[in-house]
Amino acid sequence: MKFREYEANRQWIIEALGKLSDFSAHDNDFRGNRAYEQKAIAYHKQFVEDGKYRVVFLGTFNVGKSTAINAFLGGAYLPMDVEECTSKLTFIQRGERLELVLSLSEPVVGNETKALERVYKEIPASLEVQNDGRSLLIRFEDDKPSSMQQCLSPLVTVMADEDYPLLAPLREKIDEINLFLPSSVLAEDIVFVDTPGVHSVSETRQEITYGIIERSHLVISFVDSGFAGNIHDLNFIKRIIKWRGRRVFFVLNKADKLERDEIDIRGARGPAKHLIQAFARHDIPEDSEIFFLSGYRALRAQQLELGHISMEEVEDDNKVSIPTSVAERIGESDDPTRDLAAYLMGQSRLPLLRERLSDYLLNENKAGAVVETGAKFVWERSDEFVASLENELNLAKDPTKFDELRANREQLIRKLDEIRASSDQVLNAYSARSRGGDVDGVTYPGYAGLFKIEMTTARIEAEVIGPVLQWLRDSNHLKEARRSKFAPLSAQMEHQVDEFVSSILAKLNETIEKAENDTREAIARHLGEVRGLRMHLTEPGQVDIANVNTSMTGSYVVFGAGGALVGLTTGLVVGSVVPVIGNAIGALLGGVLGAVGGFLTRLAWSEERWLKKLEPIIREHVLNMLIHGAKDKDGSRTTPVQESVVEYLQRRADSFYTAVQEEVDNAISKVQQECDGLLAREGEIRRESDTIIARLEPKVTLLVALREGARDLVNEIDHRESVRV
Ligand SMILES: Nc1nc2c(ncn2[C@@H]2O[C@H](COP(=O)(O)OP(=O)(O)OP(=O)(O)O)[C@@H](O)[C@H]2O)c(=O)[nH]1
Ligand SMILES: [Mg+2]
Repeated sequence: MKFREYEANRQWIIEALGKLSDFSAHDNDFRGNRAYEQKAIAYHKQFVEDGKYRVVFLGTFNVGKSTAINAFLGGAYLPMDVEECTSKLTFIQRGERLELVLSLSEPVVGNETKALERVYKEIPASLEVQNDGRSLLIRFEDDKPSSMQQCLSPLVTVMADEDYPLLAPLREKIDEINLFLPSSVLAEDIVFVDTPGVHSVSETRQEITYGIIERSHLVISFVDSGFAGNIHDLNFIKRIIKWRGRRVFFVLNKADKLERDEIDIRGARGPAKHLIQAFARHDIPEDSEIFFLSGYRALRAQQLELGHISMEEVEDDNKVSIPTSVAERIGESDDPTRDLAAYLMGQSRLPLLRERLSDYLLNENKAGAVVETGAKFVWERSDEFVASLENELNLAKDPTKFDELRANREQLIRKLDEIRASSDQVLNAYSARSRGGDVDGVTYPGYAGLFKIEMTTARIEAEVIGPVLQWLRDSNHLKEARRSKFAPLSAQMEHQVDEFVSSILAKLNETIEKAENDTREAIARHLGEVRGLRMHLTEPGQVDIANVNTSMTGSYVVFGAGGALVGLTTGLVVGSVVPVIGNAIGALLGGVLGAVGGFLTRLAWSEERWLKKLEPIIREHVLNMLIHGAKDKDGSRTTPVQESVVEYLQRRADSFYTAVQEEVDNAISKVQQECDGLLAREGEIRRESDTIIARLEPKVTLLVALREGARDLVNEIDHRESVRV
């Protein structure tokens, strides 16, 4: 999907949801559960409004993340430095004009705004306190990147602590920084997230990073091409790829410092080769994409082209050396500035990365199928709403239908009871499959049970402890581990534990998805029947059909992908399993190092003696990490992997069950209430048929337009996908 088309569709859905929300919240002709609809619509609205694609830039400090984002944006908006620089998460997105919004955890106080105004007095910008002091809006009088950078420096940099001590209390309160750029600057509907460099084991920072990755669609991991074999956080990156299915692009930055033949994307030589070797050591999937980049050259190219800097400045810049032959050629051209900018841009390789990025986000990223999910929801809901209006309209137009409706009421309710009973069966089956229990003579262990079955001490022995000991025996690893204070041993333990946990989680995930999909499908069939009854409430002859023909109503059943509330289960309600497991593993590895560190001076021990001493310690720590838990160095208990996973699995099962149940209850009770409501208002409808027709017809037209619009959108997306396949 092209961006413009995507954006137009997204806006259409947001408007449609607004209309559905108005109708279900205020309209007297809405029949149903207002609270339920509001909750469902609000959820989807947030999902679509928030439906920008988040791209997180991750990497060690000084690797060039902020510079690269600036290059993408076409100007030096974000502070950059030779020293460690960025200290806070910064979200960058498209807006109407150049603006900065600071969301605060506590209201701003007078001194703080005064201090900020003093710092900003030279900058052409105005400061506005909003939202009872919980946010600050900074509006710029021009679109100059340098003004934005001047505003950001006292807020988001490491240096600010020294340079602007008076702003420290305000900096403490900043939860989120949002930077808005006018559309001409940011071409795509993408939110870039600049993060502080990964360098310390600061827990808050890690939590921030974990949190944001959970809400992201793509991670760009920056690596200095001069140190490609040596990356921080590869274990973390591996987990987000393997456990959460996030895509990661690897960028070998500062490629301008490389010789031409070192730039080899296939990895036969140079930094890409080292990176691929590191992938193998850390089990990062081999097909991970690697890019070379010179963010700095790309930024210079854009600044030059936009007239932010001069030719001379580029020529004098010792980070940009231009070969004499190129300089000569450019010197002779009609437009040297343009040609130099084009040369630098080509050298930077930014265009390749940019193209791949939008292609991935708009076309391949299924998790972000924002438009599709939103359109299905609008289709489904407008269809629901219109059905009840049409029933009343039909009765107003032809009151003889009341006789039939009354005659068939009993039968309708019996049929609804049957559907409820069958739905209960489906839910019971789901409950057994997820929480454990019997269905139709089959006993299920439940998700948590399944996890425990897999995580046996025998398997841990065979798949974690055994291989770690074997590794120590292999090719001098024990000696190397001792030489490096056992760091390689703890890395190897982490690796084996990760592999083991990943294999169990992968298998479990299949089971969970199958149980959820089977349940969705079965429930969708029942909801189709309910809808069928609803559609034919005023043509009750249809109720006689023993089995309402679901294929007839099938086209309305988009529950499988939309669903009013089932979508909630995929949201943040369930939380993530990556950070908790990551923390459990991390905390206990520290323990191993402490426990074996004391042996380091025992030079005289033979290899067998060493292994004999290490084995019980390794075993104890692995078992603690996975099953028992232990105390960390502060004496607080660390939760073992098994416990965290079980808790997550229960949350997931419960929220799915509740969402499906609410969906079914809502659908069934609505039909019954509607039938009774119509009969109760028979006198009124007969009496005021003309007024009712005049009132309802325009509402039906509106809802039908929403339904048709959404259906066209869904069909268009389906069509496009089948064409692409
Ligand atoms: N030669 C070269 N230098 C670069 C490149 N990109 C960034 N730099 C320089 O590297 C330094 C750090 O750049 P930043 O963009 O501030 O790095 P960062 O990753 O954001 O660092 P933190 O904010 O501390 O995490 C600056 O001096 C940049 O000029 C590049 O592509 N080539
Ligand atoms: Mg930075």
